[in-house]
Amino acid sequence: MTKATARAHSNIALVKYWGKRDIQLNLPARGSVSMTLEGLSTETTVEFGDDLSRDELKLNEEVAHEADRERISGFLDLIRAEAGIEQFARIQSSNNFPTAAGLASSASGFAALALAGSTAAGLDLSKRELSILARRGSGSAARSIFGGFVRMHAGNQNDGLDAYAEPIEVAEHWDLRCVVAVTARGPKKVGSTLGMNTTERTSPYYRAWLDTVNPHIEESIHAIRKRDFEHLADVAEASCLAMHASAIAARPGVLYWRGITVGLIHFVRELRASGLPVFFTIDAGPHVKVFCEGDAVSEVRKNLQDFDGVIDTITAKPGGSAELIEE
Ligand code: 2P0
Repeated sequence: MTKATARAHSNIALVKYWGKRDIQLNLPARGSVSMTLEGLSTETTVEFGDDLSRDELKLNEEVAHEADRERISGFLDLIRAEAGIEQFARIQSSNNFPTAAGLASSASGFAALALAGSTAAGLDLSKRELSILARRGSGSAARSIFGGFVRMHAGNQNDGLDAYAEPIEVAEHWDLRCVVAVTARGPKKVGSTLGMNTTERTSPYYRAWLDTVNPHIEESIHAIRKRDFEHLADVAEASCLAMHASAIAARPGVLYWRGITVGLIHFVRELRASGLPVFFTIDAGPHVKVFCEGDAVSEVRKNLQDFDGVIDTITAKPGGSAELIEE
């Protein structure tokens, strides 16, 4: 095999990842918990060839910027080393959702690339090995190897072989929906890697944030297993706000929110107070992701679409694991 195509879905963290214990191996300081999202996906084809003098990358049909090409090429070096090959590759990758707007394109992107790249190189990796490989590209990508509800382990080994994701429950376990309220166009200004690095180095609240994570992981897994919406709402909002509080307290403050982000936080809480079961979470961008159960999704979507300043909504249910696509 020298060519393979894979698809992977994005994911949204319910208990957030923010901070690393090792930059070189991209090891997270703590674990995290996420839901994989059907529909927000990346499809990636990797073809190794003897005719190339360097890796060639197209993103969404266009020749990629050099910085993106180098990041992908560095990732393929890991695969080449493991497979014992030296050929360069043609990589084509397309997202069906806005890239780098805080919608975690690196999660689906590196999960799809890990699967397509390793398969094209002739490796037959287990899901755990794929998760470890994807993590080297992006921490959140380790979670997108699996479908449904997923837990990432921080591990404590120096080699990172215990820092991988694994499933909590499959997608069919719970008809939870995520409605993304898109509040801005274009890429975010401070990437997650830089944002978390600044937080780790300078935020007086970084340690306090880390202390919240393990208890939140245990609570969220319990809530997911029991399909306890209220409990999950409470934990997910707490994790999100603690993560952002630590980031905001950095120097300079890492602030992803816009006015509309805060407006939507209040709006989601008002909806909940009025009897509609919803909760919010926010990642490294200004958008607000609103979770509800399937029977409430039309009402939630309508409310968000009518909210002044919301550009668009994207709705996703729990998605499946990364998979190879037959040519
Ligand atoms: C998460 N985020 O758990 C958190 C919450 C954003 C906010 O994972 O440096 O792009 O490539 O490992 O995976 C975004 O960080 O970071 C992220 P790197 P990544 O989803």
